[in-house]
Amino acid sequence: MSKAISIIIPTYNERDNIVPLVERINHALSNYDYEIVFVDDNSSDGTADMVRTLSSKYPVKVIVRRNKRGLASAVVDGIKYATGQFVGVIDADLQHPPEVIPDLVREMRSGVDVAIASRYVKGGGCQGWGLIRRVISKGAIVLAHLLLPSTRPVKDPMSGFFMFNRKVVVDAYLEPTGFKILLEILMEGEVRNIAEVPYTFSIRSGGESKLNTRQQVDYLKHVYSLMKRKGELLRFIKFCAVGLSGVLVNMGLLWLLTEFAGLFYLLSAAVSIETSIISNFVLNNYFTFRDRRPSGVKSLFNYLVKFNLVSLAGLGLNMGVLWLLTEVFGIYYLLSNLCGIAMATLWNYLVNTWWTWK
Ligand SMILES: Nc1nc2c(ncn2[C@@H]2O[C@H](COP(=O)(O)OP(=O)(O)OP(=O)(O)O)[C@@H](O)[C@H]2O)c(=O)[nH]1
Ligand SMILES: [Mg+2]
Repeated sequence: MSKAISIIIPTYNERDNIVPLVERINHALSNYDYEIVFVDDNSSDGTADMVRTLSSKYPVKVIVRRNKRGLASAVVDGIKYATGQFVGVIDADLQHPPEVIPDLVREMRSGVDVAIASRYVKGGGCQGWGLIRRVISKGAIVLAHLLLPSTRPVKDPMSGFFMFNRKVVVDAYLEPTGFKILLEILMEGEVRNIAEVPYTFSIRSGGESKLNTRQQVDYLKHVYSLMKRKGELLRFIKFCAVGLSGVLVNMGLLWLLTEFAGLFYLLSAAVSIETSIISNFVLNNYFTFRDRRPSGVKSLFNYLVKFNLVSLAGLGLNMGVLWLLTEVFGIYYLLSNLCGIAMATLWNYLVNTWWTWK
């Protein structure tokens, strides 16, 4: 029999958290028709048995995966067993307070596709986090905002505590790597409206953390995979190709103006640089960032001014790196210049995707 709400809980060695967790969820959802689907990766501490002992008293079931590991993929498998129209996801270790679930349900009922319990909206936060964890958490969000532009409206796309309407994922092919299942759903699902409600991520109540540097590497792989799937990697490649065409324009014009128009070579260089910036702009506007190009002449001019400023700063960066590596580190100047070009390309891409064609 299908329920209105399903709560999916990925677990790996969380036995001691199961009873307080289920009790608190049951209390929070006492007025709702709900089920809890645990997805356990064959924990050695008896987590699955602990869930089974509760099944006569509470609407809980447990799926045990014997040959797979991974938080996000566990949630994907859980979705297959969840019957609710609204599907929630929450950690087992009580860092996500179950008392916030009714706030998520309220948002879902108001018609949003995804409701996120967020650490980064007003009223939200993290308890007991040191500087390093804060920086990593924020850094991960900035990276997603930079490289996956459709996540930008979401303050906490890394949250592991959220709810979504099942219809969002019916046609989606979810293949996350690592921990960030919400990111996968936001990028691959049919998501139009999103709400974020505040909550405070608290200290683990028991058991051990599964967070380690491997999760950070997995996260980078996940972002890369999403960039590939969503055409953002292709966009970057297009940007590089346009940059290369600019080099040709620049060199060709420098040669023509100096050799045939008799201009002093530094003056030819200035004209060539500006011309290549403009040709790069036109190509990027109608090719690389076609889907984000401005409408109207005024905003086109605005974009051009921004692109120009970014390019000139990029040029400065290129020269700076060239000077530093050659003079200070004694690296062969052509090699230093390659590093300078790589840095400037990254700079140009990131600032333009963030600021110009935002
Ligand atoms: N099924 C499954 N669940 C997992 C796996 N890794 C972590 N989990 C569960 O996912 C949830 C989040 O994992 P945590 O280790 O708490 O990660 P975290 O909350 O980011 O880190 P801490 O703040 O240190 O707890 C918990 O309920 C874990 O039991 C896994 O490989 N498989
Ligand atoms: Mg945790």
